Amino acid sequence: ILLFTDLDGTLLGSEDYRYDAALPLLARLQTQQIPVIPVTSKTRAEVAGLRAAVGLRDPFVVENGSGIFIPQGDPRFPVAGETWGDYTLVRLGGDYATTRQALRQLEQVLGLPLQGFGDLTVAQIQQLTGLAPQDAAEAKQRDFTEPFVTPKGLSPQTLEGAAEELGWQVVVGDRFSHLISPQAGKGKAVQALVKIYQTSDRLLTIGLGNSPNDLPMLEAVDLPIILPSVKGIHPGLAGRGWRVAPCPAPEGWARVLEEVLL
Ligand code: 2M8
Repeated sequence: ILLFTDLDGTLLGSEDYRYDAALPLLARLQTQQIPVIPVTSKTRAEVAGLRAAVGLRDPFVVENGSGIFIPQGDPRFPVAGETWGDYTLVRLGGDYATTRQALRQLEQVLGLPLQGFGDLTVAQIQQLTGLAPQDAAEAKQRDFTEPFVTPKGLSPQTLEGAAEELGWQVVVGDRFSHLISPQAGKGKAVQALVKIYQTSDRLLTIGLGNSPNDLPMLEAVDLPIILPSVKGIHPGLAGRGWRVAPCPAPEGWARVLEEVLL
């Protein structure tokens, strides 16, 4: 089994980012040697902190499938890539400076100012997200992609279309829209990791997500699972007949996996 999971609103509570209700199950998955692979919009700095706090040792995917970070020295993963600290980076997305330039071009196409994380102070990011100061600072340390405040009255289709004109992608997260490279994406990162893990035994892949940016990941796994919010499942994920967790994160994450794995 390979378990791919989004973080915000999926493993972490969507308002308070808590994960304590998932800790017993996370410990059990570790004992059973089932890899838990975060696939998130968050940055390397944010995920590294969470992995250390929760005791995860598996690879992780950051910034909407722009970078796959693989712990160095693990003989299971003889992959080529750039060395970033203790990790090998398999890069799918381009660098942050280029994405920032693309954000300015997207403004021109839309004829609207856009507020990206690079235009906001840590205090403003805290206000918009409810993150603690240190966590907001880590969310601002971007390596690849730019989250931006979705302008009022613009449909996701309009934003996606304008980005496509420029040869970029916009994906919709919980609170923000994200500008990402055309070669990046959660689905592509999951497919690359399945290849890296592939052994002679058939792998069962499970994916958990709650937002439209999780769609490509959910489509790439054998067992897709949707986490609802208190208002129900996101309309962008509705109508697919996928399994839905019995309640929101983090309890829902643990409960649906208990149902599936037992
Ligand atoms: C951003 O991502 C979320 C996840 O879907 C969003 O779009 O609402 C990211 O930039 C991430 O780095 C940050 O931690 C999060 C905080 O809510 O927002």
